[in-house]
This record gives sequence, structure tokens and C-alpha cells, in this order.
Amino acid sequence: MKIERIEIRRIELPYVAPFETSGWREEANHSLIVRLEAAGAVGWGESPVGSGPWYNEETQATAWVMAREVLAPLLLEADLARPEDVDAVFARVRGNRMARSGFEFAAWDLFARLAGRSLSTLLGGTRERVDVGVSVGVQPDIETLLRVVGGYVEAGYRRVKLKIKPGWDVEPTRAVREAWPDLRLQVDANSIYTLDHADHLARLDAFDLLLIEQPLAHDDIVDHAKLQRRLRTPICLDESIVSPEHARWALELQACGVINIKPSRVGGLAPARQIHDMCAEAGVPVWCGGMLETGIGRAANVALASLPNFSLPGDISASDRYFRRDLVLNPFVLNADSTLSVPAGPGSGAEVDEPFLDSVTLERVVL
Ligand code: OSB
Ligand code: MG
Repeated sequence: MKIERIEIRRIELPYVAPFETSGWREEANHSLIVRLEAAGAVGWGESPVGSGPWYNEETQATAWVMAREVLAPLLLEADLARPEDVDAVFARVRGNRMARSGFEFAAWDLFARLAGRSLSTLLGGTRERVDVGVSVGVQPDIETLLRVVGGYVEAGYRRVKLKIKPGWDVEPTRAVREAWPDLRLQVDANSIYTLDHADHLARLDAFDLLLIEQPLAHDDIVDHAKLQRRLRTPICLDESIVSPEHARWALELQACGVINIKPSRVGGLAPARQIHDMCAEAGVPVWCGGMLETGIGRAANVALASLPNFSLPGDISASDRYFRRDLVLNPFVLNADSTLSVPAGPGSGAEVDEPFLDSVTLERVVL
């Protein structure tokens, strides 16, 4: 099958509140939105890049150039028999995995719609609901943190992740643990610590955390293996796992006890599923991370999280945790059991609100 038309946009959609990590602050979603057309069907995808290269090396500006000048032309030349072929078409491209992922998601959505199947079943998903939690950014003080976490607990989230950094780690984690002794709790450092902090990080072992996410450098695996031997709490890798090969290296080195799979970070759903399968084989649990996506990217994450080895709650919160108004007509809503329902209709399930999408589009190209 030939892709007949590609539309790419870069958008800006403000968050309900700014999101702060150990290294940056985001006020709005700055993703690329991809729309593919072929055989009378349409598929949608999102490349959830940020405004600056703070999470990984990509930005909206770099993804915009890659999408227009490299990825869309490669895809227009290709003849696709199955969605997995997109990953092969892009295999020559070094890095730029988030830019790639928007096209890859859109191709999965397109194939699923053409087959009249849900994206979840096409991927091999086995759940109708996926367990989710909420990721809480760095707050100005502990009182505010307790109020923010309290609001999410009230809303029905049963798993909370706290962003941590030096000076905002042991005390906020202790405060939340004391306020909610039974809450499923985990922390994420977004690569801010070094091995010199090992003894300090071991103090987090006291709080019965599910995991400590990406404490060390974004491109490290070896030091994480050394650190893991000094912690009781499982390390979970996020930034470091950019491909199935990286997952294999981390498993071989025992650098982590858990992996956060973000399909956008690894270039799409096909490599994400490979990592899922590899971890299932190794007995390592996985969960689906997020990049504060719109309803378009979130739908891909929910479909992926319906695979069997996604045994920990994902960072896939309801639409209203991120946006006053989402880009889709059917926003995700939190169920009373701290889950999101997996769309059962054809494709990813995202029903794009095109007039609203137009209103948040900064630039658009058609190829
Ligand atoms: O490290 O998991 C992360 C958001 C943007 C970039 C990196 C991360 C995050 C989150 C939020 O933690 C996840 C979400 O709710 O989408
Ligand atoms: Mg993370």
C-alpha cells in the first residue's frame, strides 16, 4: 500500500498547569501531529516532542525539519504491507525517534481502521482497561505538594509518581508516604543524579516505593547497574532505553528491575512491543510512560498498555489532567478503579476534533 497524502502540523496546546521536572518546565504541548491518507482511510499520530532538548535531544523545531525533509519523503516512496514496515523504512535514520514515532503511530491507526480492528487487538492487547496513575511535577513547597497529590487521590488515582531532584527528594517523598501509607508511590529523577548520590538515594528505600525512575544520566546503563546493587528499590529506566537493543543491554547488565516503555521514545509501537516481549521473557515488569500527549498520542499509549506484561500502572492520566480541552471529541476519562478504558472501535479510537486542531496549529504542510 502506498501512502497517498501526508499532512504534518506543529501545534501549541497549553496545559492546565505548568509541568516541572528536575531539569525543565513545560507550559504547553508542542508536538507534531501527523495525518496519513491511503486507500480511502485516515490515520493519526503524534510526535510528543517538547519545546527544548531537555528530555532527549529532540525538539519541535528538529522534529519539524526531520518530518518534512526526511521522514515524509521516505514514507511516500515506501510500499507498506503492514504497520511494522514503517520501522524498517525509517531504519536508516539515526536517532530522531520521536519524530519517527508520529508517522509510525499514524500508520498503525490507518492499518487498524482499514482492517476494522482496534489498535489494541492489532497489537496483541489482552485488556479492556489499563491501570493508570498520575505524574506530579516538582512543587514550590510540601504543603502545595500535599494539596496537589490530595486532589489526584480524590479524583481516583491510586498510583502517584513524584518528580524529584536534589533538595526535593527525601522530604517530599516522606511527606506523601506519611499522608497516604497505602498509596502506590514511585519517583522520577529525569537523569539529575550521579553515582556520588548513591547513599543519599538509598534513603528512598525507606518509603516502600514501586521504583526509582532514571536517577542517572540519560544515556547511561553501566552506572545504573552499579547503583542498582546499592538500592533495595528497583531502578526503572526511561531515557536510557531508546531501542530494543538498549533494553537487551540493560537486562544483560541487570541495570534495572523495571522498564518504562514510551513508544514515542523508541520510535513507535513496533519497537515498543519488541521491548515488551523481551521483558516478559526476562520476567521484568513494564509500564507505559507518557510525554503529556494529546488524546491522539494517548490513544497509542493506551493501546500499547493493553498488552499482557504491562503489569504496573502507566503515566497515562485522563485528558482533564493535562488539558482544558483535548484535541479529540472522545477524551479519556478516569474510571472509578483508577483505569482508562481501551477503545474498542476501529483504529486507535481517537476522534480528532479537526476545527479545534486547526485553532492550535502554528504551521502545517501537505506532502
Ligand atoms: O520522564 O516520564 C517522564 C513528561 C514529559 C517528559 C518526561 C516525563 C514526563 C512525565 C509525565 O513524567 C508523564 C505523563 O503524564 O504523560
Ligand atoms: Mg521519566
